[in-house]
This record gives sequence, structure tokens and C-alpha cells, in this order.
Amino acid sequence: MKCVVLLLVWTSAIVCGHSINRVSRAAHQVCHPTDGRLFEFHTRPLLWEDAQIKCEENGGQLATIQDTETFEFIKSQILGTPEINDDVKTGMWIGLNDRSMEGLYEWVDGTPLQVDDFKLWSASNPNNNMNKDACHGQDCVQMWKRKNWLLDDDYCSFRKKDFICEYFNSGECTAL
Ligand SMILES: [Ca+2]
Ligand SMILES: [Ca+2]
Ligand SMILES: [Ca+2]
Repeated sequence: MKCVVLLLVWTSAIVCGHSINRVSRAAHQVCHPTDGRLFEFHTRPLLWEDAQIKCEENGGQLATIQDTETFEFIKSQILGTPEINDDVKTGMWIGLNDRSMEGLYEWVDGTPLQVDDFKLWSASNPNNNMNKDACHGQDCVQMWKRKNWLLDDDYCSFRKKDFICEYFNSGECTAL
């Protein structure tokens, strides 16, 4: 019995040894088709701020989706990966938010949402619904599963969601 346990510890040490990296290996990863970013899809739900912290711990941030091509690429990754698509219950957090000033959307690095940025909101969003958070309303943006992954402002601290991180200069992707 002792040997079996020792063997297990030894084996997992080897497996873990290979998996230690700046970027967590547990989540599905894919390179952006052109700009060299690495996206990482997490299916252990967190509140928005904790999700952002999780991305930062690995040197990244919640994903930025400035154009339709990137949106469609991310959506195709979700739809084409059953362990993500089946697992996500409500939606996936991205880096867009209006936490600093109501109605003024910006990415986590402070870059404002530009006029010509991608912003395919789901119908009647953003609506800053106040029902579950009378102080803040809805200030954190998800890709909403049941609205074909279109954007929705949701409560930052009400429901945990799966999320997408992005990493620049991860060493894993090449910009074209
Ligand atoms: Ca607000
Ligand atoms: Ca809001
Ligand atoms: Ca909303």
C-alpha cells in the first residue's frame, strides 16, 4: 500500500513538473489567429474581480474583444470545445466594464471602448439592471450563452461565471 501511495506521489510530481508554467495548463488555450495573443478559457467560475485577479496572477488580464473577427474566433472556440460549451452555465466574463463611471465602458487596462470597437450587445443591453445590486447595478460584461454569446452587462459580484484570460508575449503564439 505504501508503495502504491509513493508511486502515485512520484508520478504526480512528474506530471506536475511538466505543467508548471507561467500560464496555467488546466484551462483550454488558443492563440489569436493574427495578433499573437494567447487566450485561456477557464471553466471554474469566479466573480468578475476574482476572475481578473486569477488572470493577473498568471501575467494576463480578462480578455479584450475589440473587433468582430476576434469575437467570432472566441465564439467558435467555445462552440467547438464541448468541455467549455457544455460547462458554461450562464456566460463567460471578459474584460469590459463600467465600474469606474456608469455607462462609460472600458477594458481592464483602462482603455476606453472605442466608437469603432466591437460591441454587439444582446438585445436591450447594456441595461444596468439594479434588481440584485441597488448600489452599482450591472457593471461587468459577459458573453451571454443563451443570447448566442452576445454581450451583456451583469452584476460583478452576484454570480460566479466562467471567464476568458488573455496573455501578451506568452511565448506560445506568433503574431502574423
Ligand atoms: Ca454602475
Ligand atoms: Ca453599469
Ligand atoms: Ca444586463
